Amino acid sequence: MSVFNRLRNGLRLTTNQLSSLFANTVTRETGGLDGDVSGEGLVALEETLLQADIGVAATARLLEVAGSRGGTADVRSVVKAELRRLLDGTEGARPTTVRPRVVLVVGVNGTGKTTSVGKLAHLLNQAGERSVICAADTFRAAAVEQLEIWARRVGADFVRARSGTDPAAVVFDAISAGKARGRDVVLIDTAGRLHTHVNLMRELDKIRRVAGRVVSGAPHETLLVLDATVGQNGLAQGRAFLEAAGVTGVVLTKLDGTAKGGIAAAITSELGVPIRYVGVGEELDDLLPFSAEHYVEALFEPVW
Ligand SMILES: Nc1nc2c(ncn2[C@@H]2O[C@H](COP(=O)(O)OP(=O)(O)OP(=O)(O)O)[C@@H](O)[C@H]2O)c(=O)[nH]1
Ligand SMILES: [Mg+2]
Repeated sequence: MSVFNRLRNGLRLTTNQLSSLFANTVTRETGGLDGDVSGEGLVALEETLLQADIGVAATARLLEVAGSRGGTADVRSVVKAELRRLLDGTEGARPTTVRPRVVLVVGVNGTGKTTSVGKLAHLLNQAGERSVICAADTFRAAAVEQLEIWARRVGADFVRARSGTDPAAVVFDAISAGKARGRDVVLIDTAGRLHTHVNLMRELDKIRRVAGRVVSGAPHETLLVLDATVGQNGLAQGRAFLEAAGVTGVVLTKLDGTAKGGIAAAITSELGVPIRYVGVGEELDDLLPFSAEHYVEALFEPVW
């Protein structure tokens, strides 16, 4: 299956809901997709967008643009173009030529961090980049074993903690190993945490400081993993982590299990961080690099 088709398939719950809402409300109220977007049509459009979890701010922006086009515009095209602009509009981590590049993966419990690290190693591997996977979740032995299985499947190096040690020490070991072995990337999986857990947030700080001591500028990227099925509540989590953990990008997981795929637009417009990858399933190749263009096309192309 092509990457686009995998995305389309992963987004089908959202897409199907969005297209049926469009067909049932927007089209009816505007007298066809080429109709005048005003009055009732705008109200219908607003409901449709909010139901897809696109969020209040992004919805307001989309309505403004749709409304200002008057009677000639095709509502669907106007919404698509503006949505793409919203999703495209944020800068990511600055590209680095430093080797190994260090990618830190953070987020609240159960969002899909460990799984995403495994899939990301696979994705990088396919692009010819060799990784070291670092298990900095020292809380759950099961988490370390889970990650080791992923590393073995992908053929990545794996560095684990001696039990009960400081996660920053494992990070030090993993980055040092990556350096010594000439690897391209070090992927660091961390334990799930809430931003309100002061000690655990300090631990992230320490991990960052230690990483920066081994390789200049590390971590070069900090990915916040957000679970799309949580919808708007994920935004509050995101905002808290953004400030506390130096997040440079988002991995949006579990899109295959929700009709709330519009949350991508809320993330970029309200948090101002780019989405870097999306998770569309539990298999190894179910993590896709994010493309605003493909995302919007997939959202408006139903799979019946
Ligand atoms: N359907 C689906 N399931 C996913 C996706 N990503 C992760 N999962 C599942 O979500 C569950 C939790 O994933 P983990 O990777 O263990 O989550 P975590 O953030 O590492 O969890 P903690 O380490 O406990 O904080 C697992 O059952 C995964 O298979 C996705 O994109 N789609
Ligand atoms: Mg985990």
